[in-house]
Amino acid sequence: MTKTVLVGVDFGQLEFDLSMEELSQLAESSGAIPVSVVTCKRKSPDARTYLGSGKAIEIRELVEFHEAELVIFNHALAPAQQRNLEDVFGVRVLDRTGLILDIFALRAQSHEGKLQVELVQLQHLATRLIKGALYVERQQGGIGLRGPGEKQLELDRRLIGEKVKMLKAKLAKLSRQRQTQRKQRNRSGTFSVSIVGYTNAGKSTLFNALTHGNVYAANQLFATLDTTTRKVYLGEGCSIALSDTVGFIRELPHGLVEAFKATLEHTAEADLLLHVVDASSPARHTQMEEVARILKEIGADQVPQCVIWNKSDLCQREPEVSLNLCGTMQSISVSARFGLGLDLLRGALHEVASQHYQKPPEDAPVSEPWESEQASSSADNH
Ligand SMILES: Nc1nc2c(ncn2[C@@H]2O[C@H](COP(=O)(O)OP(=O)(O)OP(=O)(O)O)[C@@H](O)[C@H]2O)c(=O)[nH]1
Ligand SMILES: [Mg+2]
Repeated sequence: MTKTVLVGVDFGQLEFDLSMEELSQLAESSGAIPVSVVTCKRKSPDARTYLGSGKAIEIRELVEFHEAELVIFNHALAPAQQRNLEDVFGVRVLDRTGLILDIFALRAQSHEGKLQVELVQLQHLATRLIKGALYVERQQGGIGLRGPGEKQLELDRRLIGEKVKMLKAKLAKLSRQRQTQRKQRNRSGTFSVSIVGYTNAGKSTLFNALTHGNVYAANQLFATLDTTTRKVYLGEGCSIALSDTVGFIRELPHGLVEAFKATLEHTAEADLLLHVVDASSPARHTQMEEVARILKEIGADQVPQCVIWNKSDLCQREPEVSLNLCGTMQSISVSARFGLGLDLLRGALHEVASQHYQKPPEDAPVSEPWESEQASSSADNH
């Protein structure tokens, strides 16, 4: 457990306080203990120290007072800013990108997940190399220094470049394998439904409730990194392939979205997305916008979507289905944790899937293609 000072600069951005709360949750998810939270207002970032030298000295005093070992910024810092701040504070500085990468490194379970995280970590580190050596002391490990990329930290830029190329090639191969699996599923005509949403919205809890499964669900950000697919029987010979996958967050490092594209291709090719929203969160609307933005980035914005207002138990929302003008379901309010509204959801899924099956399949059915993917997934090995 690492004593940590959290820092955020308010430039007048939307929901600044909520994003600071989120930073606390992220920090805790990585094993940090926040001992102090410092915020200040500025018009724009300072080129040298991001928050200005006066404020930086104030933080150094706090670091000394609390004997903190780490300072985490709620922003992406330029490598030079990070170094200047480390000089002032005398302890390590981690930016928001580094923190998210660290959590991904801690959680990655599958072979592919580890490769994806390693790739982004190396790309991130390559920008922080000075004359072949890393500026900060990285021998002792700790938050921001863990994960599959850790062993590579001493490599120089050129070696990192080669390693990055190799990882990309490996990932491309895995992506081709996945594509073949997906083609098989498409041929079998199985209706595929992907659960998407902001991190901690309750996606895995909903997945478990619908599949009687036991993938890892917890009050942590990024509890899930790998995709798991299961067959769900909805009655009268009608079943679907349901997938649970990694959640999204505001300012998700672009490199991560890029690296996880292979995992998320699945989402882009689904027949229906269940967009799970934590209806009890005051940030739900910006969270939905952020999810929509990332769905667009991965090419999944054209897939039909149904909004699942989850955690209805926390906000006195009655389980209900709302329909749009064409009579198709638009949103359903449920409590995945307490099983409220799930019958409505199953009923609605049954209806949509039945309509899909009434169309003749493109090709002859192939048997149970999701099983191969289940075997390759390790999300439930936690
Ligand atoms: N009160 C309440 N809590 C819920 C509900 N659904 C999920 N939770 C809780 O919300 C937390 C997050 O649940 P997960 O299912 O892990 O969320 P997730 O969307 O899969 O999160 P990531 O995988 O981290 O992106 C857990 O503590 C759940 O118990 C619900 O309907 N009501
Ligand atoms: Mg999850």
